[in-house]
Parts: sequence; C-alpha cells; structure tokens
Amino acid sequence: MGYRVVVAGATGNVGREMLNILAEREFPIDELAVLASARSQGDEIDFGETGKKYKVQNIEHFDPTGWDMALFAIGSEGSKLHAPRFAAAGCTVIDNASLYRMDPDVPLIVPEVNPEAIDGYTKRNIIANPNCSTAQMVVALKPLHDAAKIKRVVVATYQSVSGAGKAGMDELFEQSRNIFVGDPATPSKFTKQIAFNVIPHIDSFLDDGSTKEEWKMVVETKKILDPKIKVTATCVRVPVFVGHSEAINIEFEDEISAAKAKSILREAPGIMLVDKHEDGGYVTPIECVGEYATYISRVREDSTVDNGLSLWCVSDNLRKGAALNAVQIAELLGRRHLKKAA
Ligand code: 11C
Repeated sequence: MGYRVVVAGATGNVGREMLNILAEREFPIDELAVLASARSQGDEIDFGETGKKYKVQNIEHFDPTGWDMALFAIGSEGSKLHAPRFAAAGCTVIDNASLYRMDPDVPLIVPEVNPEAIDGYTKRNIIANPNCSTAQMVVALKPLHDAAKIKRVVVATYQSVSGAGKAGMDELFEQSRNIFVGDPATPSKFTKQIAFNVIPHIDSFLDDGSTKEEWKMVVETKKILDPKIKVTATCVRVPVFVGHSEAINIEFEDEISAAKAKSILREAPGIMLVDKHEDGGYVTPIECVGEYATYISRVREDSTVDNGLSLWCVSDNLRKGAALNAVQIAELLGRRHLKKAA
C-alpha cells in the first residue's frame, strides 16, 4: 500500500525534477495529483520515464482532503496561499519555498544531516526544504563537524542560472546566442549580463550589505546543523545552466588532517569524494547534472589558521538542492511517521 501524493508546481524546473525523482526511486504512490496554476491547467505532464502522463490540475480548485503529502515547488507566495490549507486538511506539506524555513514550528530537514528533527512536523503539518546552496554545504559539513567540531565556515558560491528558474536558463541561452551573432545581450531576469560574466548578487540586498541568499546560508546552516557554527557567505551567479559549486573554508575546534577528512567523507552518506591531485581529478558542475550525490574535491589543509581545511563542493541544485531532498524528506516522513507503505 502506498501514498496519495500531490506535486504542486509540477511545470517548473523543480516540480518536473520532483516527478522524475519520485518515479526513479519508485516512491510508493497509490494516487498522484499534479498541480500548477490556472495557466497550465489541462497540460499533460510526464511522470518521469514511466510512460504515464498526468493532466495538470489547477491548485486553486484542488481539495487536499484525504491526500497524504504534497511536495510544493510554487514559491513563497504560492506556499503562503496554499500550504496552510493543505496542512489543515491533513495533507503534510513538504515545501521548497523559503517562507517557513525559519519558523520554529517547522522542521528544516536534510535527511543525511538532521533526520530526527522531522518529528516536530506535527505542530504545523509543514516540513521545509532548504535553499539549494545550503543543502549541499551541510551534507559536506555534517560528517566533518561530527569528527572535529566546526567553529567557522567561509564559503563562496558559484551558482547556476537554473536556481533562478526557467527564465534564468533562457536568459543565459539567449544572451550567449545574441553575443555570437552580434545582437545586444540585454539583462532582464538578472541585474547584469550573465553570459560570459559572473554576478556577485543573488536575491535581494539586506541592510548590512549582504544578500538574502547569503543570509539563508548562514541561518539555515545554523538551524539544520548547529547554531554555534559561524558562517560567512558570498553568493555569486555564474554562466552555468545546472549545478551549484562552492569553495568552502572550514575552521575546526579539534585537529583534523586532510587525509582524515577524506577518509571520513569517503564513507559519508550522500557524498562522492573525487579528489586526485592531477589534471581533471575533481568534479565540475556539468558532471553532476542528473546525479544524486554531493561531490567533494580539492580537500586540503589551510595552514593560515589552526585546524583549517578547504574543499570544493558541487551538486545538482535542482536535485539535492531541491527535488531530491524533498523526495528524501517524503521517504523519511513515510518511514518515521506514516508507516503505510511496505
Ligand atoms: C538560486 N538558491 O540559486 C537560489 C534558488 O530559497 O529556495 C532557491 C531559492 C530558495 O537562485
């Protein structure tokens, strides 16, 4: 016996990946409803490679009563409108938006890192999925924190345009083509030209000069992993279609060598260590597209501080950064609480 599962926002980048991953992982589904805004109502959407197609229903008119769980990828405004309604009807919401992440009554979960925190979901019947750049970083940090206690993290991100949705991907494609044919590369979704450029600005600016994306990496890491860890982030958009990369510098309380860190990371859940000291002995974003793992490369000691390490971390932002993590939360919810499926 399986679950009655809803995917909301099914026509977007993350929603499509949610459907692909539910199908790939053979999530136990008795009935599936595929929702989006009125604009997409009636469109047909593939359920991964199963050959099954589903008609998109209008979320406004959908009655969630009797449905077990809903995976939401409809942005904060959509979640604000619909998540409380679904949750009140008894359908547990696994929400990819930032809206509820810092709500103390909503668990913010990365299953490899803080699975036990999911038990608090009953307060609001909502579980939050973290920001993509946070998710991959905490997967990398968790086993190292367990081994040597992290004090401080300095991270610079190299985030792909798919983090800004389909419009971001279209803009990179169109600007690249325009530049080749001599047409203007006018920015629209991004604040400056993204093709052949990098932009040190993701999400809105805050009063202290940081951006909301940078703030999310700080507060979400504390909520998921350990409130004592200090984090400073610089988030940068780069002309890559899919796959976020991060250069992470970590200061530990206890001594930890690069060799020890590598042996820990080699065994850690969700991580693939690819770290050869030779040309190409590391992972780049195009190699992680469509994969589940968070890839770690370039692990080395930082001799400028006591107990310091630097590393390179790459993952598919639409998968581990969003849809895969949401499906893993659904699996965890099933295992720990719903206990319906075999
Ligand atoms: C980006 N990380 O790359 C963002 C996308 O809080 O879920 C995801 C934003 C979020 O633009």
